[in-house]
Amino acid sequence: MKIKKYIANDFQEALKMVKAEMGSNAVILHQHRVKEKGLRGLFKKSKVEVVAAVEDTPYSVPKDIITKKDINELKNLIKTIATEKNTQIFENGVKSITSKLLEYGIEKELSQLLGEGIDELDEVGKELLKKRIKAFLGAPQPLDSGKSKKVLFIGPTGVGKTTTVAKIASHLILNEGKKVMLVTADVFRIAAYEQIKSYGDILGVPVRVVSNVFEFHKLQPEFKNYDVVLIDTAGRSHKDEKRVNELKTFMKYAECDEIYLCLSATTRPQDLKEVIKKYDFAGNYKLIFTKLDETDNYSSILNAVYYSGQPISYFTNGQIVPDDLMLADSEIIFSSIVKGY
Ligand SMILES: Nc1nc2c(ncn2[C@@H]2O[C@H](COP(=O)(O)OP(=O)(O)OP(=O)(O)O)[C@@H](O)[C@H]2O)c(=O)[nH]1
Ligand SMILES: [Mg+2]
Repeated sequence: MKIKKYIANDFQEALKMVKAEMGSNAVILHQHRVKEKGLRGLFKKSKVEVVAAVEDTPYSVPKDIITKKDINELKNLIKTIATEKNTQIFENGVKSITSKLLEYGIEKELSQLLGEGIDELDEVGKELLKKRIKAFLGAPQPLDSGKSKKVLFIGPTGVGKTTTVAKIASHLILNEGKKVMLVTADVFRIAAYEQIKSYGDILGVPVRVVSNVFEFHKLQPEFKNYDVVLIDTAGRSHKDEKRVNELKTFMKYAECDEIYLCLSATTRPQDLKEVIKKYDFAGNYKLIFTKLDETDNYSSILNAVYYSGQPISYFTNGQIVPDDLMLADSEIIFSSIVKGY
């Protein structure tokens, strides 16, 4: 791995230097403002110091070797298997892989589909399970910055929406060379604006705050100057009807090109189902799962795709911006299931 320090006038200039020298696979390890030492430093503008790294062999997204099946088709298939095998699984006394998947926390029908015909987790069984999980989740669908301009982030309180917006903004600027603008529709929490503004300052991008969709529309002329506008929203409890309705109105008139529903991998199974049901109004969206570092059990990810039928895009696995963001990867889930076998 190659690691290098860059000093520039602002963060954007530093990113350009990183990209020019290290290419678009570089990641920022660390950044902070520095002032020249001594009396002279007092009268000079501070600079930005950025430490960046790049792998010697660049990472490339593995090609999906299995074609993604339509989720509704899968659900029908599961239902057929479920009726045929229901009694067998629970009555034969032997712990099948299906019951292990159930114990892990995966929904009954989905456990049956994934575990069907696998008697033990030997090398062949593991390979089959890995392929099925990969086929079920499909290839990750990240933000398409070539097509999508207005991108909205929604989800329950405290799951990591704002942090994820900052991570994605940073990725778009650094790895894709895009011009990004941040908008927050979170006027609910007092510190919300300061939080996203501080990320905007570090990234060198503008941050606008809107309290409703009319204010959002007034910003439209500004959007022309940017490739991507990332819109952060206030977290709202799915039980709070009034605030969910506000979001519905915003979504209806904001005409966003992509919507991401952020969910935490630590969400309790009974809450997950309810949350997904409540966000049904969002129509087509992509799932982001946060806080993978806070649990070893990723059943909520499989269950969320199963309940919602929506594709998965990113995982986040820590608080560090921008590092702790990755493309959703089915192998992480598979590994956590077979751990100990
Ligand atoms: N461990 C861990 N913490 C995270 C991750 N993503 C975000 N956090 C932390 O979760 C907390 C909440 O993050 P925010 O980004 O403010 O969450 P939010 O969804 O915007 O919150 P609200 O706007 O209040 O709904 C912060 O302490 C983040 O640092 C993650 O992937 N892993
Ligand atoms: Mg937030």
